[in-house]
This record gives sequence, structure tokens and C-alpha cells, in this order.
Amino acid sequence: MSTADVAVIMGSQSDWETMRHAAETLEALGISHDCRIVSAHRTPDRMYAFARSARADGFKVIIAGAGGAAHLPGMVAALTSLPVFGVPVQSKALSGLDSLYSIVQMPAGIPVGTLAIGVAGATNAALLAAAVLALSDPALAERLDAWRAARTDAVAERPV
Ligand code: RP5
Repeated sequence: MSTADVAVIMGSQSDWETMRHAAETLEALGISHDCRIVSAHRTPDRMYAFARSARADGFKVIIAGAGGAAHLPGMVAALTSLPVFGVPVQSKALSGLDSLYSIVQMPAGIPVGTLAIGVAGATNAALLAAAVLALSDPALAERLDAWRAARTDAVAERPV
């Protein structure tokens, strides 16, 4: 049993440099999360066990990042009905287009909410997770509004 609302999973240690932005955004919003390396092709048994028990373990949203032949978000989505947000990690060979295409084109019936390639996607996955959780958490909704207002306030009227 986990005490975290959001699972942040990734296919490799090398994905952490991207996925830590999801974790940091969740942290900034005061959302409990648990970060794990779960590879669809290197640790398939770990992936299966994680996804099958994710709901019973108390997770409400899963953020899954992977690069290259990025089957992790789709495979996890096939194994749980929790919302899954996929983050295409920027790959060296194809700059993340391979990751994006691997994640975004799920056949009808098994959804993965696919974000932008890289850091923007990881950050926005956390914000989407926050928006989902805020539907039933008024205090979090206020924190999310404040987070967004701070970004608005940070935009100068004119360039310097
Ligand atoms: C994928 O292969 C991972 O998600 C990672 O983005 C990519 C490369 O993994 P490493 O070779 O760096 O472990 O499974």
C-alpha cells in the first residue's frame, strides 16, 4: 500500500533528468508522489505487478515517462483503469519523435493522455495530475490556482 496519490514511473534511470520535473512540480503543489523505475522491456514483471496493484495501492494518477520505443505508458494503461499520463522522453537518435509516436497513437479503448516531448511534458503531466486531484480537493485547487497566478504575475509587460 502506498500513501502517495501520484506514481511517477520511468523506463530508466536516464529518464530521471526529465521526469524529475514532474516530481518537482508535484512537490511544489504539495501532492504526495512516489517515483519508481519501471521498464516495460527490462523489468516487465515489475511493470505488471506495479500496474495491476496501482489502484489497490492507493494511487489515483500515474505519470509514465519513457523514451525510444516507449511502450511503458500504453502497457501500464492496458493493465489499470487509473488515468495514465504519458511523457515522451527526448531520445538521442530521433529527438523524442519516436517516443512521442510510440505513446500518442493508442488504439481506441486504452487511453494515454500524451504530453509534449521532454521537460515541458513532464511538468505539464504533473499539472494535469494536479487538476484531476483538485476536482475532489478544494485546498489543492487553491494551491493550483495560486501556482498558475504566480506564473502569470511573473510575465513582464515589456522585454528587458
Ligand atoms: C527506454 O529506453 C527508457 O525509457 C529510456 O528513455 C531509453 C534509454 O534507456 P537507457 O539505455 O538510458 O537505460 O526504455
